[in-house]
Amino acid sequence: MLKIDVITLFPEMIASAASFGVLGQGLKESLLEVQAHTPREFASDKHRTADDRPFGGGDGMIMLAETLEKTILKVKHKNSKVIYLSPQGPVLTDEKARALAKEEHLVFVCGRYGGIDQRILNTYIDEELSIGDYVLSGGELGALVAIDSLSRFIPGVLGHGESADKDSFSEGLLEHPNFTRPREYLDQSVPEVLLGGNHAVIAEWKRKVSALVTLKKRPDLFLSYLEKENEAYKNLKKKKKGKPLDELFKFWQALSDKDKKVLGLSELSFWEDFHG
Ligand code: 4HQ
Repeated sequence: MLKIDVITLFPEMIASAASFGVLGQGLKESLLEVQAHTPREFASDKHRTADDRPFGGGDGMIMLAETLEKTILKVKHKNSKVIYLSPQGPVLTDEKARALAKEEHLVFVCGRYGGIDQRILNTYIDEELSIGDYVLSGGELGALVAIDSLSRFIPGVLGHGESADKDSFSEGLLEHPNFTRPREYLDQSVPEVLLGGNHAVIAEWKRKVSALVTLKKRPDLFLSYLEKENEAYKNLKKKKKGKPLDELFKFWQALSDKDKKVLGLSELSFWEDFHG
């Protein structure tokens, strides 16, 4: 079972945010364990001080080395991976979340606004991790984002039929649009193919729609996807189908105007960029 310890000056943030949805259920069922610890526990003064002003001046408070070190040493063992949330780390991806889910023990160290003493970074941090190119007021939300996304890769956390492998992102694609009852609403109809019972046809349709949505909204992701598809196509012995991009273009052309509209795929001006 994956154990996660989070070191933070605000331990209440962790338990409450992790108590909902599939992650909350996974914790209840002991599919993983999350515990928060505060360095204040090791502070000896009456204010239980665990941060201080930076030497040389500057913004924000810096987490003190000694109380932080004691907290890390309390939770860490030889198979732990100690991660510091920071905009300086590589950005979290679906692939990274999958890899983290395979670890035995994760320790997330959350700094407040000014960060932590560099000597702790030098001595105890195995990797840095960022959740994106923006500044948070502390690492807690970063740790929670990482925990939420990695928990979906722990067997049993997602419900029946749901699987992180079937998620569009595992192929580098975005999710296709989804519909539920009623069939007609706001003058728009659910695409006919989704109402039929042919699961193979539906799966193929969803995959192509995912590819088109990705082409429209995230051409950068689409380009990586297309490169992979082209590589697979080159290695095929018997070529029953055309080139991936040609196949996708034919699929888009064959969609009815109504379907294109309800799927948000009426205009695909990016075709020229990829096709030309
Ligand atoms: N911070 N991804 C500064 C982040 C951050 C991010 C966390 C702000 C650490 C000291 N963490 N503190 N982006 O902006 O993870």
